[in-house]
Amino acid sequence: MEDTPHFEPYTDSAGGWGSLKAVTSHLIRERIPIVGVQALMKQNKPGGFGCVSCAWAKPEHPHPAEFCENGAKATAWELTAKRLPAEFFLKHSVTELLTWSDHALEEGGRLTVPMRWDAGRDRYIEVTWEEAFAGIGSELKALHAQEPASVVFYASGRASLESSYMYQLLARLYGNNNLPDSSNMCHESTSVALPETIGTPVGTVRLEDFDHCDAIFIFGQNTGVSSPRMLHQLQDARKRGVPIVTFNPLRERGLEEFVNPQSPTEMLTPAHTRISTQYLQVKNGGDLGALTGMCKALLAADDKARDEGRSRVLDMAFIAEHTEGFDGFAASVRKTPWAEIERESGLARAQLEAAATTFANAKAVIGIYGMGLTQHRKGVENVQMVCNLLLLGGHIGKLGAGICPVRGHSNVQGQRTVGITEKPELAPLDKLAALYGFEPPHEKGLNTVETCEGVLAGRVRAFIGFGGNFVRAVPDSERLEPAWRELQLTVHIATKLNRSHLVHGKASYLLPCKGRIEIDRQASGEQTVALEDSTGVMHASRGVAEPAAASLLSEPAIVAGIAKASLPQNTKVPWDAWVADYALVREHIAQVFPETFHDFNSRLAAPGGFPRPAPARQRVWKTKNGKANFKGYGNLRADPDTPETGPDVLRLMTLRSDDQFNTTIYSLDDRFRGVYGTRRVLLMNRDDIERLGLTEGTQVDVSSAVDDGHARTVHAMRVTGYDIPLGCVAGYYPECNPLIPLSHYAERSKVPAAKAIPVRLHPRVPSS
Ligand SMILES: Nc1nc2c(c(=O)[nH]1)N[C@H]1C(S)=C(S)[C@@H](COP(=O)(O)OP(=O)(O)OC[C@H]3O[C@@H](n4cnc5c(=O)[nH]c(N)nc54)[C@H](O)[C@@H]3O)O[C@H]1N2
Ligand SMILES: Nc1nc2c(c(=O)[nH]1)N[C@H]1C(S)=C(S)[C@@H](COP(=O)(O)OP(=O)(O)OC[C@H]3O[C@@H](n4cnc5c(=O)[nH]c(N)nc54)[C@H](O)[C@@H]3O)O[C@H]1N2
Ligand SMILES: [Mo]
Repeated sequence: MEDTPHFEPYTDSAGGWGSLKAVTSHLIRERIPIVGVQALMKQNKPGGFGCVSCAWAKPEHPHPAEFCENGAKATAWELTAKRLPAEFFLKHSVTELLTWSDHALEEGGRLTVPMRWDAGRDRYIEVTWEEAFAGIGSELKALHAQEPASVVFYASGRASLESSYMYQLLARLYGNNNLPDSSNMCHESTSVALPETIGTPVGTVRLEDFDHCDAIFIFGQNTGVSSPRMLHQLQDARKRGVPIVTFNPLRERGLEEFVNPQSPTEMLTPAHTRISTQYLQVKNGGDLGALTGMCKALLAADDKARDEGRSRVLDMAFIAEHTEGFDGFAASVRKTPWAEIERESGLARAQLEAAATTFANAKAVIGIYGMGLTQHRKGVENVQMVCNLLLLGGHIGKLGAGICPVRGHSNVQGQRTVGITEKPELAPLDKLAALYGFEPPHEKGLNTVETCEGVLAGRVRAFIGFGGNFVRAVPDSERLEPAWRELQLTVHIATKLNRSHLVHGKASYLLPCKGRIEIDRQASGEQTVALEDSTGVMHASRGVAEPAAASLLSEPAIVAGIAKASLPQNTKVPWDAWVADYALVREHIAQVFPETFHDFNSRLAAPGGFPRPAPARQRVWKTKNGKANFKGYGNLRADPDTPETGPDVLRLMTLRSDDQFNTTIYSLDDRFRGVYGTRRVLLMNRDDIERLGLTEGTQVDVSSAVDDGHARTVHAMRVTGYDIPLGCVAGYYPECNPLIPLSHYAERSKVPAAKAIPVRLHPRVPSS
């Protein structure tokens, strides 16, 4: 694809004809046969498959077509008619493929045969599955003899509950808790914040709450792109007159208006639903300020109501009975001056007071958030401030209310639920010990950032990637690449080729797997797998399409293959029986996690699935003190440690376009933001462009304004005028990842702070 940029503001609603057109052209581009179109009709339905795109809730009573534009694209991308056979790799050396773009690599189609990197020829060459497992097994055994903790087992969030359970067991039987997950770059801020405040690692909102809420607040979540099926819930709520208040530096199209592409009346009339009733363009990193401002306005309104003898604005009975820390929180908020709130948030007091009034008038409020809150130095505090706000009104543990972190990958939450975690205290180690008769490792394992540190330091010697594109998804991606090549072993279980497969270790294997949409036939027949959605509901998923190649193995079969080749014999782990019948894996999951998964197999068969236990929904707080806690308030600064480095420093947020799924780039267009034919843009406030003496359309080099001895630059980014707050700039992920210092992460969760990177712009130095 050529980089031929043009810019054209998008004036249509999200959804509508634009959405249908995008889906159709995508299906054609991927040469999707009719079976693929039929497959779409089974997406997110009982008896069908769970979408491989986002993790948004799947309703018990689905729409006739329960998929969105981006879900359809993800399905087409997996069911593509294009293939990368062994001959492709004979034609193209790894060194050559390293010059290809992310888009070009994946665009080639599905991987078909297991491969090993051949150093002499610098090519991936076909091997048999037996050879692949034997080769991986001998490398892993040799590393184990030196240091069992030198191997990392990464998971990207898409694999099923069954294969994820098997994968965590593989790591622990091998001898470490090095189980980083894409969640470490994503919602780990949630998993640290919520247990302290409300005693649960996940959100409290279920789909039914959307039918009963009377206000919705959305912080840093791009619904129209990242979880478009949620627009149905937002639209229904709007039709009931529910106000929606959005905090986002950019005016994202899907948060402004929506036309349901599945409604003939809406498609044939000019009807659209306005989504946000108030849109606050907060500075990126300004949410602590904005939330403090709202809380300050609510406290003032409550004081006034009390003094005038009217009914209170805050839910004082709830606060007294259920919470701890209110007085300290209220005192801190009261003493924070409005000037500071306005400066940090970039919003006016009157705007925040208006948002507070909407909040105060509602009996049941839902708070939704995404990466705009979690990927910050204060990511944990951001999440806790949303909780604090909700607690003021008693909006947790009642119908129509709650906190709703919107997860990313389709089973990322579920992977954590079945034990993929580097934190041993979160895994049922004694149950695993008893069931499988071994001593599980108790030392803390490596998360994503620590894995990168370990690779740089030479402590990590091998990396197994269970899906994903780790090398591209992590911060400081360019600085890290040379270190990856020093690893002894890299193994990737994948559907499509990506750069992580090419930046490989001394020994390297590429293991192609079936996708979830494909029929998975094993000894006991066609298999079903299970997934957990963003609202904590477990669903069955069953493949509907023929696999891309007969040589593909399923994910459970690959995990079992690696395990059997690498671990000492353990007759208590029935790897082969598990692969033959996934229901047996579910029986083990039920034994190890009985509270969540009792009667797993029978409950999974119910339409709509079954929910995990949610004590906070019943106002049972599984925190240390048994209360809901006000936490994480005080300092409003997004990055308290970065010194003010002058007016030329801008704050960069890295974003997804409308036409990508993480590092999978479907095209160079971002329709909703009006950017076409390029991803090398820097969206800037026009006053900043003028102030810095730049002109729109020129290309600049961008460097991080972090002085740690490492130069970090991304070249040739096109300056593009955009409606974005002063001092803030936006660029695309993963192109901007070389700018994020590895040390720039959320203090308490280690989620890379990808939404607020201090940068400077420079005249472009043409690369040689
Ligand atoms: N189509 C599609 N769907 C996806 C994905 C995809 O790549 N493509 N990725 C999946 C994954 S893994 C994830 S985690 C989710 C991610 O989905 P989101 O949580 O929506 O994440 P982003 O798209 O990175 O950015 C979120 C929004 O935050 C805003 N923002 C940035 N900084 C700030 C800030 O400081 N404050 C506030 N209030 N807002 C801010 C941005 O303008 C953007 O609208 O989506 C999942 N779904
Ligand atoms: N700057 C910046 N960096 C970010 C982010 C950001 O907002 N800004 N977001 C972060 C977030 S939220 C996340 S979740 C991470 C994502 O990081 P990852 O999860 O590591 O990356 P993905 O791009 O989702 O992985 C894509 C690859 O997964 C493989 N794959 C696809 N389907 C399957 C399957 O069914 N099975 C297997 N085994 N493999 C499959 C394909 O080979 C594909 O190339 O990136 C993070 N990095
Ligand atoms: Mo994510």
